[in-house]
Amino acid sequence: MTALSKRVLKRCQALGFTPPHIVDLNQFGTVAGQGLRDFIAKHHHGTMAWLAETETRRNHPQNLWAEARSAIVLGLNYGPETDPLVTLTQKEKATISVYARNRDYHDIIKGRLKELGGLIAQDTHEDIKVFVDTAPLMEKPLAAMSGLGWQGKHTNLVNRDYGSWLFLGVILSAAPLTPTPPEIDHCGTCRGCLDICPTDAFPAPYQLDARKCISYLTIEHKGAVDEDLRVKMGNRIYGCDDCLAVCPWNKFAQEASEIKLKARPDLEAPDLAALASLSDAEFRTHFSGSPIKRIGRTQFIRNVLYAIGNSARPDLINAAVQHSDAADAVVREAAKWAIERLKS
Ligand code: B12
Ligand code: SF4
Ligand code: SF4
Repeated sequence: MTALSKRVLKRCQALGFTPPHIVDLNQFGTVAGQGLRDFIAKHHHGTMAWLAETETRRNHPQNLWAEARSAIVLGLNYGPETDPLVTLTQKEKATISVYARNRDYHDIIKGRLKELGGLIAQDTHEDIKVFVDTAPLMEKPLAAMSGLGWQGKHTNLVNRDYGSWLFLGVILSAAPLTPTPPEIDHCGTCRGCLDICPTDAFPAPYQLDARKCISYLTIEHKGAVDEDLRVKMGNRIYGCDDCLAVCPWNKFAQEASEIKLKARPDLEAPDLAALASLSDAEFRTHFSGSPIKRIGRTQFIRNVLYAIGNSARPDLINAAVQHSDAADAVVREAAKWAIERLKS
């Protein structure tokens, strides 16, 4: 087993990452893969067919890359400056989850991981591969096993210094690196995240039924959202942070130092009426470089219309009326639903 060199550790810090944590992949075991299998067997992945399609490769990093011996796990802090729950009561405003209030983190992390990976490859004379989010890799179990934190009852990684606000990135290496010890679970008897979830998306602690999660409903789910769930979405139009924000471990969290991850002032609490009026071109310009651009204007307007329907603000009826004749049937139905709710 070899240790990472001093220059890798220094560069890691300079790039804004947490210190690197390491997993010996020969010790990864089958527990996480079994959790993934259970999740898929229960259809908790909903319409994210890509999770089921990649299950075999995803359930062990060596199924993705047989030569991999170590995983180097890195976190990037995106801690918010303000309480993300505050805008939930401002009904004429939209709530955008913290991670989407500025630049797409994939674009920020990927280049930095590649740079670090290049240094690790030079030092160890072994191949590396770099992953952020999009590859079939179970980043949270890897991060927990590496000791970067533990998977809290909301299933995300919690870190003692940064709370819930860490993006994860992983570098796989063919070199046998010295592993760091795993972190223990510090949730104790707390159940803050389970109790705050507006849609009751946790069938049990440490398990999420993504089909009920507002993050899934606003970002991943195409088509109409069931009415019983859409009323619970409130004014959340992209992602959800409730279970993360309530975690007591956030009291140690620090604000993001990366400027591209600090909230854009115009995305902290934008007016629903202004968002509903964005043309296709305006939508693309407004959300250029933002993860929100990925869902496209049609789904974005659907989400905004549900928030308008939940606003109890009759002065927003006109913002919905402009979409009554939309070409897209889901948007048309969302507009009709919002108008009827506001009239009643
Ligand atoms: C698919 C996905 C989603 C889905 C599903 C979320 C989920 N919990 O699986 C949706 C769209 C809902 C989602 C939402 C969010 N996501 Co997301 N997502 C992913 C992705 C791409 C894969 C996650 C995955 O593998 N899920 C499959 C499940 C089975 O894995 P798991 O959550 O680890 O589940 C474990 C346990 O639940 C347990 N288990 C499951 N079933 C059972 C049954 C039994 C009986 C037992 C005992 C255990 C058990 O075993 C599993 C394996 O250990 C990862 C990136 C990646 N490649 O890892 C990002 C990732 C997890 N997402 C991330 C973020 C930031 C979010 C949001 C906060 C965004 C937002 N603000 O809206 C929310 C949080 C919602 C939540 N409470 O989880 C970050 C989390 C960072 C962190 N600190 O943990 C990641 C790691 C992306 C990144 N690179 O930073 N996400
Ligand atoms: S992100 Fe929101 S909807 Fe999803 S599990 Fe957490 S609190 Fe529930
Ligand atoms: S809110 Fe409580 S139960 Fe949930 S992750 Fe944080 S410490 Fe664990």
